[in-house]
Amino acid sequence: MTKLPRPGRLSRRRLLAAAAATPLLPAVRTAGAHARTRAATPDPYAALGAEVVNEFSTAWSAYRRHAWGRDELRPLAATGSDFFIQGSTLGLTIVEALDTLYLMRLDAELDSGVRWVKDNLDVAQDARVQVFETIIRLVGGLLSGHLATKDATLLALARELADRLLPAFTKSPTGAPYRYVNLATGSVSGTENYLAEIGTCIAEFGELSRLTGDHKYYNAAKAALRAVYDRRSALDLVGTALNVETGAWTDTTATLDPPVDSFFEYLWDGWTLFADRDLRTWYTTLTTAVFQRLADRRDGRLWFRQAHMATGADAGHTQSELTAYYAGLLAQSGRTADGELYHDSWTDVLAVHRLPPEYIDYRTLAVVNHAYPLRPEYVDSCLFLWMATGKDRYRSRARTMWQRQRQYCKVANGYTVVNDVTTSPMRLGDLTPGYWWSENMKYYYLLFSNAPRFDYESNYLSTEGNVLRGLR
Ligand code: DMJ
Repeated sequence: MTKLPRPGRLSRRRLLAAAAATPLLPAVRTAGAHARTRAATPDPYAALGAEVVNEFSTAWSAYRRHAWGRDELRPLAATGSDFFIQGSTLGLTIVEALDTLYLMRLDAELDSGVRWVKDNLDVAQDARVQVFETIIRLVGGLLSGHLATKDATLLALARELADRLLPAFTKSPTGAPYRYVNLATGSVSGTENYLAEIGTCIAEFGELSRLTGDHKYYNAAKAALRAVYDRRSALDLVGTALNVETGAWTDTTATLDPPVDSFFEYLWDGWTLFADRDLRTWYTTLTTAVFQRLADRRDGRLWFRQAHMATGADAGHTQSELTAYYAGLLAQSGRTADGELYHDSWTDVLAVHRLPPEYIDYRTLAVVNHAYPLRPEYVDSCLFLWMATGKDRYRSRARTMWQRQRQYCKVANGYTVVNDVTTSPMRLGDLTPGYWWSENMKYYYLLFSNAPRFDYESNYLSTEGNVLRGLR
C-alpha cells in the first residue's frame, strides 16, 4: 500500500503537483485554506459537540436493541428494514457508521460493528442491487472503515464487492454503467441510467485502485464519466439520463438537481484526489456552462434553473435540497463567493420553512415536495464553507439546523424522517436513513468539536460523507 503523505505539512498545491507526477498517487483534497484557529478561549461549540456524540450514542443503542444488523432502523416501530434487497440485509447502517464511530472515539461500538461486518456481511447474495447506492454507501463505507481501523478484511470485502459490481461497467458498450447488477451472477439490468448514478464512483473506485494497485476500478469509473462528457451538447450542457447501451440521451434536461447532483461533485473530486487533469478540464468546461446557462441570480440570491441541454430553453425553476451540497463544492473548487451566495439562498429557505423541504420553487420559496428525509446537504455545505473560509457564520447556521433537527425529528429511538414539513405538528415518517449515520452526525461533530482524529487541513469526504483522507 502506498504510504499517505503527511497531511497538513504540505501545501495543497504541492500535494497536487506531487500527485500529478504519478497518477493514482495518494493526492489529498484539502478542504481549502482552512482558517480555523485553535482559540485560547474555550470553544463555544464544544458543548454541542458533546451533545452530538450523546445523541449519536443513544440512537446507536436503539439500533442495537431493535435492528442490529438490519440495513436501517425504523425508530417508531422499533424494528429494522431492508434497503438494498427485500428480505435480506447488507448491514447498511453499520457500514455507514464505521468511520463516524471512529471519529467520535466510540471504540467499543466500532469494534462490535467491525465484528458484525466480518462475521455476517455477505456481498455475494443472489440478488440485484443498485450499483450507485452500493458503491457510495457500502464500498465507500468499507473503505473508510478500513482506513480508520487498518482492518484488512474490510478492504478485502470492499474489493470483492467492487469486483461483483464491475460487470455493470464492463458489459456496457458505452462505459456508462447499467443501473443494477446481480451480485452472484453478474447479470445486469437497467439500460436507462441517471448522471449521478453513472458518474459518482471515481472516489471509491479510485481509492480502491490506490489501495490495491489494480487500476481497473479507476479506469471503469473514468470511462463512465467520459461517456457522459463526450455526449455534452454544443452548449457544453449535459442532460439527466442516458441509455447506456446506445448512448442516446433519454432525458435532455440540464440541471444540478437529482438525479444529476453528485455527477459534478465527482469530476472535481477525481481531480483533487488523483490529480487527473482530464477531470479538471471536464469539471471546468461543464461548470462554466452551468454558470452561463443555468445560474439564475434574482433578489440578490443565486439559484440554478433547469434548461434544455441543446437549446438552453427554460425547463423549470425548482431546486432540490440535495443541491445545497453544491455551495460547498463551489467553495472547494475556487468559486467561494458563489458558494457563499448559494448557501445564503438556502439559509433564506430556512427563514421561511422550519426544515428544508425536499423541493422548492426557488422563485417564491414555495414548497413543491413536502418531505424532509433527514437530508444532510445543508450542513455538508456548512462544514466545507467553514473549513474553506473560517467564518463563524457556517458553524452558527449548522447550530440552527442541529437545533431544528432535535426539535422536529427526535423520537424515542433516535431521529426520524419527516413526511410533511408544513403541518403542525410535522407529520413524521419512520426511518433513520443510512446516510444520517455517515453524513449528518459526522458533519455536526466535525463542525462543533475539535475532533482529534480528523485533519482539518487536509482531508477528503465522499458524497456519502465517508472519510477517505484525513483520518488520524
Ligand atoms: C446521500 O446518499 C449522498 O449524499 C448522495 O450523493 C445523495 N444524497 C444522499 C443523502 O441525501
